[in-house]
This record gives sequence, structure tokens and C-alpha cells, in this order.
Amino acid sequence: GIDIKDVLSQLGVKDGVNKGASTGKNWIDTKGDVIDSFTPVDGSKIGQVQLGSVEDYNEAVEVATNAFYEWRQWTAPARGEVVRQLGNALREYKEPLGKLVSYEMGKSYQEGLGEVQEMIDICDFAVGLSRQLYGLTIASERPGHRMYEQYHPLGVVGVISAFNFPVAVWSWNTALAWVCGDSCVWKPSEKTPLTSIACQNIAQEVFAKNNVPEGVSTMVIGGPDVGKAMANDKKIALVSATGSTRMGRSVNEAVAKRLGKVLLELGGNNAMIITPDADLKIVVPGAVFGAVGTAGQRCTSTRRLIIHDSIYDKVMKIIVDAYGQIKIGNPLDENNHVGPLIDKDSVNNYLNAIESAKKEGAKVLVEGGVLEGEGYESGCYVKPAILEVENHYETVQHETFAPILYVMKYSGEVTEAIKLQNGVVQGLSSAIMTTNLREAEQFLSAQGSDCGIANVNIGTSGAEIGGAFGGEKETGGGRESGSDAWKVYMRRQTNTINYTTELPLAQGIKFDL
Ligand code: UN1
Repeated sequence: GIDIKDVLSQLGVKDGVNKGASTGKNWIDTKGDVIDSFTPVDGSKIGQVQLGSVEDYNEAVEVATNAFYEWRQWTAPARGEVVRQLGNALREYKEPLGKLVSYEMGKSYQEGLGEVQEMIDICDFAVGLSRQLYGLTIASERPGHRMYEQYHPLGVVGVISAFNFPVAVWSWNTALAWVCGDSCVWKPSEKTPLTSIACQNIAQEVFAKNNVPEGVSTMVIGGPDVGKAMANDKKIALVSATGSTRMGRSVNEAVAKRLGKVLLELGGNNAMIITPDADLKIVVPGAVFGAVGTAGQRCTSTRRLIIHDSIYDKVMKIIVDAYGQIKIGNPLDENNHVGPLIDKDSVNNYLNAIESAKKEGAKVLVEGGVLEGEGYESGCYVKPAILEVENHYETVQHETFAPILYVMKYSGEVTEAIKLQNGVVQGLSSAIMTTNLREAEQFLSAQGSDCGIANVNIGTSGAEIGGAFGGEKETGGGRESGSDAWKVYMRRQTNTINYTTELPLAQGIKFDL
């Protein structure tokens, strides 16, 4: 259960109408439509938000631009100190924020807490990073010259995030952008507006305490017009967009036209290869959590199983049996494994995908369907389904954000499985389940998985923040979060310094006056 009024008040969110845009200190007097936030958990209205318009967006960007000129003069470790405090504040708010994520988005409470933990982790990562934003020193070909590179703050970063990770994706981008000296304009999903207001409140509280310039953390909850304005806006140095391939493509086109920078983290079509040498004890929880966790609404969710024909029947029997154990219901009840989909549109997409896969020849191994009756009043609870398919089906090639697992066989060598795994337009995450070193190494080799994430004996979802997160092909090519993903939030400058009394030219060119 959840006392939502109490949770909202702990997070400074009104259960009435909230303003949907902020300059980092002040909530903008938005004039847009008032939208309701309904929870998919029980269908009730949690609160309301008055959307920001393009005008409100422009106001936020202006404040963010001015803030950038000040913020970039703070030392990186001083900026890191603010992010350290943000991480501590998130530790304090972990429980209510995790609950609100669970209630507004519909993921399990454990996963809501896990999402807030990802925020804390990236803050810690960013704090360390704030003393490591280093470039290289390079050997110069000219005598008495020193050549090196440095990274400078980039500018205003636009962050577009999706409903499924309504808070973590914001922090992956902003925690890094802030230590890098950038200011941020966040456009969260309209489907989860209250969690974003809660985050903005937490940031504002910490930033005010530290006299951070107003505008370093701004937010505008708005419609597609605001997203479009951001993509076309020359004042936005980098647009980091997480969401559908369709959205990402249109953002990319607009930003490319003005030669701006993008970081795209778009759709996945993640497969798990199960070879004859797989340890079934870890295959089953790995595959099932990957497919039904977050009700299949992660970009890293397991969409496809590619199973060797010699073990296919045995593996599928165990997995189908495991599906029989899945409890679907209120995600705040820790006995349940699967909560609702985000909304009824999503339920329709789920039903349509099952229907069209069947038309293409799919065989149903676990029947899907929408749940009705007590506890399912929101109409958003669906049964995780398993369909036996062929990889080339159009439905299988497409990412549907729902718990539908497509299974297929391969025969012969692991290279055949890798071909199927790579035979989609997306390239986010992938996994192989095997205890055979040769198979595992082939999967990780240059001829192996073509995805940004390739795991061995781990499912496709649940990446740690320390690695770079993102993927290839229609996933968009961007990398967020760990490793050296920070570099996209900065501009690189190569510096060469001559400390002699001569002016030797590079490439040995002679120029005598
Ligand atoms: C997403 O679904 O957009 O790897 C992000 C994972 C999580 C992040 C998913 N750490 O599943």
C-alpha cells in the first residue's frame, strides 16, 4: 500500500495543480494545458500539471544560458561537491521517490528503489569524475613546443527522457553535465510528470543551499512542440534524447540541420542466446526477469530468446513453467513480479503486436491478454506472453514496449545464433548464456554481437552505471552514464605552445621572409 498524499508532500509535489516548468529557483507561471497524472496501478488521479509552452521553454533556456556563463567558472571539484550533496539528498529521499516512481510509472517498488539507487550511483561516479576531466599530452613534432588537449564546458544541454526510467535517465545526463560545467534543460515525459517535479525540487533544494546560479537545473514539461523547439534551438549545444527510434530520428534530423550535437539512446531489440552448454539455473531467472521485469518496458528488456534446437524443448518447458509462477498485480506489493503497463495506448500496442505476430505465423506458447477484475481496474495489467516466431517477422523486428517474449531456434554453431541476434535494425543489448569459453569469446569478438552491450551469463537488462550505456544502429549510437561518456558533455580543445624564439612550421614547411 501507499499513502500517496504523504509521499507527494515529502517530495514537495502538490496533489492539485503543479506548475510544469522551472528556472531552477522559480516555478514559471505556465499557461499551457493542465494534464492529469493517472497511476496505472489503480487508475486514480495522483495530481495535475500545467504544461509549459514554447515561450516558457525559451524563458528556461535564457536563464540556463546565463547560468552557464557563471557555472563554467566554478572549478570542476566545486561543481562535484554540489553533485555529492545531490547524491546525499537522493539517499534521504530514496524511499518516497522510489515509491512515487513505482506508483506513477507502475514498476515494482524494488525497481523504483533500484532506479533511485542508479541516481545515487551516478552522482558518486560524477563526484569522482569532477577531479578527472583530463585530456592527453601529445608529443609535438616541433622543437620547443608543447602540445596538449583540454576539455572545457560545452554549454546548455537539453535532456529528453522517457516514462520508463523517469528519474534515472535525467541523473545520468545531468550529474555528468553538471560536473562538466554545463547547465541543463530537462524535458521529461508527460506520462510521468510528478516524479520529474520531485527531482527538480530535490535539485533546487541542494542548489539553493550551495548558491548555484539559477538556471543550472531547469525543467519544462511540455508537449511535442517543446521537444521540437529544443531540437531546433541553436542555444542547445547538446541534445541528449532517450526514447523511441521515431522520436530520436526526428530530433537527430533537426539537430543535424544546425550541426549541433546529439546523444541518442533509442529502441532496442535485445536477444539472449542460449547454447547447449548454458547453465539453466541462471538462464531461467535471467530470461524471465529480462522479459517481464518492468513489464517489458525497459529499452534493455529481453525481447527474443535464440535457443539451440538440441535443448529447445527442455528450456522452453522450464521457462513456460516459470511463467506460470508469475504474479501480476499492484507493483507496490512486493509479492508481485509484474505491474501494469504505463497506459491504455500501451495495452493496445501490446495486443496489436500479439495479433500481428499471430497473423505472420507465430505459435502461442504462453497466451497473453488483458487482466480484469479486482486489483486490475486501471485496465493496464497484461499477461506476459511467449510466442514462437521466426526472426524475420515484421512484428519481431519491431520494438514493442510490453512483456512479449519471442522465441526461436538455431541449429549448428553459435555463429548461426549470432546471425539471428544481429539480424535486427536495433543494437542496444545482448546476452549469451554459455559455459563454453569458445562460444562466449566468439560472441564478444568483432564477428560477434553488434550491440553496445554484450553480456555473458547475465541477462540483457540491468546494466551498471559504471559502463557506457547505449547502442548501435537504430539505437542511435550514443553512450550515456559511465566510462568516458562524459566527453560528449564537453568541448575538446587542442593547444600547442611554442616556448622558443623561432617559428618552425609543422610538416617542415619552409616560409622565409
Ligand atoms: C532504459 O530502459 O531506458 O540496464 C534504461 C538497465 C537499466 C537502465 C535501462 N540500468 O536495464
